[in-house]
Amino acid sequence: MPLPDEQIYPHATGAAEALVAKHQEPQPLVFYAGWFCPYVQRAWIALEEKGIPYQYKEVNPYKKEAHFLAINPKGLVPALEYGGHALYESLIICEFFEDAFPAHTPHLLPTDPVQRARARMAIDQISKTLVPTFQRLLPAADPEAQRTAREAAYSALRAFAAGIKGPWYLGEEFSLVDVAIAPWIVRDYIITENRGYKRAEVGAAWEAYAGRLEKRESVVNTSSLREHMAPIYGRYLRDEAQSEAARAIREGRAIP
Ligand SMILES: N[C@@H](CCC(=O)N[C@@H](CS)C(=O)NCC(=O)O)C(=O)O
Repeated sequence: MPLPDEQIYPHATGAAEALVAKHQEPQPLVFYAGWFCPYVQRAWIALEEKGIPYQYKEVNPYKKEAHFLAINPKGLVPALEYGGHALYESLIICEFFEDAFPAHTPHLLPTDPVQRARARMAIDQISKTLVPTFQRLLPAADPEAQRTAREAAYSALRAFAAGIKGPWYLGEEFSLVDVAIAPWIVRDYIITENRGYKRAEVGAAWEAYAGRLEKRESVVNTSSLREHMAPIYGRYLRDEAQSEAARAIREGRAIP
């Protein structure tokens, strides 16, 4: 069975390719990214929203090359090098941008402690329920497994959507909650085309929110062409993917 890295298009395409071209100069912050990765897109959206200078470096995380393992021993993208330190984990990286670049606005977390905690609760919901249901729906092949996985996704999404204040999740201000879910909204056409998922089934508020989010400039500019995504997601749809995430789902473990 071929390894996923043999099928991964080597670089970003479309709007994301143009953005990569603008971020080749050396900078104190080096962003190790894989153009196809939803976790990478989170950090990338946050960088773009805040206008933080960065150097983009493309990595194929499936190759587990020594130079990259020295930065992230888990061998996962996204990762950062900053001031001689290596940092990784998409949500932690996004919060790091808030802490390390306070002069760069907009701030993506509310300053009020209660609102800040609420934002983190919604992000926790994304990590613990929304992303796993998306990952479980992808390999569900037979109609019954698909129906069960789809209903689980709808129910998790409805619970999340009940909290949408509009236009963004927390209200008027675009926040880390929107950043954390946007990459899966950009990719939900995969489950629409292959697994019978419909945004409208979640509800009107979700459909409107998803439509707004996928048109946000930072989201559009960090997205590559769909045609290059197909070989990667094809492996998940056929349940052949050998990524850490795919193995974890198969074995019933938490996603790394
Ligand atoms: N929890 C990590 C997950 C990152 C992750 O799974 N990245 C994938 C690409 S989308 C990866 O590097 N996979 C390499 C592998 O599974 O070996 C985060 O939030 O940054």
